[in-house]
Amino acid sequence: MNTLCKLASFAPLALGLSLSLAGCGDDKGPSQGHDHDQDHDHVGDTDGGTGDAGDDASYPGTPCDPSLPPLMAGTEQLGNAAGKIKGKLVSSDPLPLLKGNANWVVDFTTKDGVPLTDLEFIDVYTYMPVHGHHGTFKPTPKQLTEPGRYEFDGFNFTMRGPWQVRFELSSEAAGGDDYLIFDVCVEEE
Ligand SMILES: [Cu+2]
Repeated sequence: MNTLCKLASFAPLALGLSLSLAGCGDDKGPSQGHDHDQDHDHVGDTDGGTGDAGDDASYPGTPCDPSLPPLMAGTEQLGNAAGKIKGKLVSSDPLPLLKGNANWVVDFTTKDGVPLTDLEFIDVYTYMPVHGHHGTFKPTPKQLTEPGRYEFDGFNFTMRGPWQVRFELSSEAAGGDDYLIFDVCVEEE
């Protein structure tokens, strides 16, 4: 530390040397960096700063495909890997989906509608294809009394926009493995 900086550190304001502080020492580093991060956050804020800086800060806002049918109780999806296993949404809380967690109840059947009671969940998770990231948490499947019915406590959506709810499944009764993808839209908080 040079003499001027040392002097400024000990008696900055009284001596009128505050301007020289920017070039001295390390204490100014972190606060400069923090300010820069704040500025950076606003680059992606496409909604004019209306308050949800949490997601817009990290990524530019991404609208859902307006042609996507709204998710509702009864929405069905056939496995697109093998066409062997079908999932039907019984309920979603909340619905429509919001940023955060959603609890789902889903009925799984063969493609012909026979309830599957021997399901193995290889993986169950949320994924945002346009940004290439997953949700933070994965839900835990829980078998309910109704044959083929499972509850999932917490599909995690970390931002609004288009997401996928993905089930990687295996069932001997259905004839093997399959992969269900529900395309969904996560709306405003
Ligand atoms: Cu994203």
